[in-house]
Amino acid sequence: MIILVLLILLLVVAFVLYKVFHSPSKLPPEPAVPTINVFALGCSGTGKTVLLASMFRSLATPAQNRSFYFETTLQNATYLNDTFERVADPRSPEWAASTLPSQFREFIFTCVGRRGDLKRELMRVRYIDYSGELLEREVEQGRPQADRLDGELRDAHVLLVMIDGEQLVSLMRGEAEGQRYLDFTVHPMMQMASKAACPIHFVVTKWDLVREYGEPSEVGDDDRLYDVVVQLLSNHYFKSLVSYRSEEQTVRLIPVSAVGKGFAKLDAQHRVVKRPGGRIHPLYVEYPIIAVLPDVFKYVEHQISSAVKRKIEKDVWSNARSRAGDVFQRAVVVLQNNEFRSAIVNGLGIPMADPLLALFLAWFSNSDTKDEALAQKVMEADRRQSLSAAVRLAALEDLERAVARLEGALPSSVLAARPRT
Ligand SMILES: Nc1nc2c(ncn2[C@@H]2O[C@H](COP(=O)(O)OP(=O)(O)OP(=O)(O)O)[C@@H](O)[C@H]2O)c(=O)[nH]1
Ligand SMILES: [Mg+2]
Repeated sequence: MIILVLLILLLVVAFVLYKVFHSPSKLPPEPAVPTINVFALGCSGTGKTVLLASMFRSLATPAQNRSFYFETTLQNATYLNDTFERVADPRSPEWAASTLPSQFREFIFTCVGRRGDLKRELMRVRYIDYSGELLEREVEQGRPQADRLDGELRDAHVLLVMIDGEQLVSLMRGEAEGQRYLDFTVHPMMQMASKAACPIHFVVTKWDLVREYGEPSEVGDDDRLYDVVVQLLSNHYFKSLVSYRSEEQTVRLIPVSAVGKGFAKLDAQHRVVKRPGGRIHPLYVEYPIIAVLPDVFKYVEHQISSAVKRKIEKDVWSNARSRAGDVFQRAVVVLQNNEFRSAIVNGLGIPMADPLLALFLAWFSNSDTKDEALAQKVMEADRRQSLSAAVRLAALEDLERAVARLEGALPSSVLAARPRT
């Protein structure tokens, strides 16, 4: 009789323990989708609006070899698609209308991971389109536009310094106008960028026009880019900015053409005009956005101490309480520890809200670990990933693979202080 009672008691205890540790309601919630702020510094006519339309077109189209795509609100999608349609029509001489100084347009692009029919949001990219005029003339302090620009610079996770390819050709040809562009337009932008705590990249717009500056007739994109790099590095300020920044981040120089080669040309008055019957083939336009997340995370990883890194490796994977969930749920548990959270955030200088920290932890823990025992745990845990986490991790890895493809195709896009010999 006593044995029977004991047996029943044991069963009850086992059942309660099972419920406590395996009930889905005990799993931590999935973290919210993080937002990354990208701010593009570019003067009027650099090609910001046209690039944005072309970029969205490229990112919003699900591709066979990608497990992610980007989407935005219906209103913004309609605006960007209309702009692209106008730009892409060779019969119409029109491009995008110049953005007015009073116009600030916010775009939220959601990066969606997909596997078959299953879709999961990975992150959002916040991008502002504004008038480049605001960078060219003094905007009175205290005016809404000046405050807005300051705020965008302060909150940026990644800063893009846009260099106009049309002006760059003039610089490559040794024309005075090109030198003026470097000294009085690019230089002030670099000064602004150098104050930012976040990673910086350079984007050369209108890449289709960067030719006929004295290069042999049939050189490839990477050779052209190399010539551009050499030219830019001959500017002392550019060189020191790259050299100082490349100690803590990969500094990129991404060439982009919203329309692709052969679609437009410069006429006798140095205006960009469309060629009759030209077809649009945008080049590299998606990379400034695709590179954002891997670059921010590598930057954060570089900034945090190795002691915190070891603690992350241990806590995310071996925290007993969180073991039941997937890597994103474990990250939420780790972040409940305020001391730990502030150890990552302290000294970073860029805003890292909890959803972004959680995604960083997932990325960090998913990347290669040198510790054998931990690597084993990672593999075990991987098998336990929920479907939702697996879709997001696959998209995250895919973003990194895309960046690696860019680096493979254009090695000169990774800037180092010294040009290659
Ligand atoms: N060839 C070529 N021309 C381009 C490209 N992108 C833009 N342009 C030209 O550059 C002009 C200016 O582009 P916008 O996108 O309006 O420039 P923006 O930086 O938004 O200028 P603001 O709105 O005044 O700040 C366009 O009207 C086109 O003539 C490109 O990829 N290739
Ligand atoms: Mg514009």
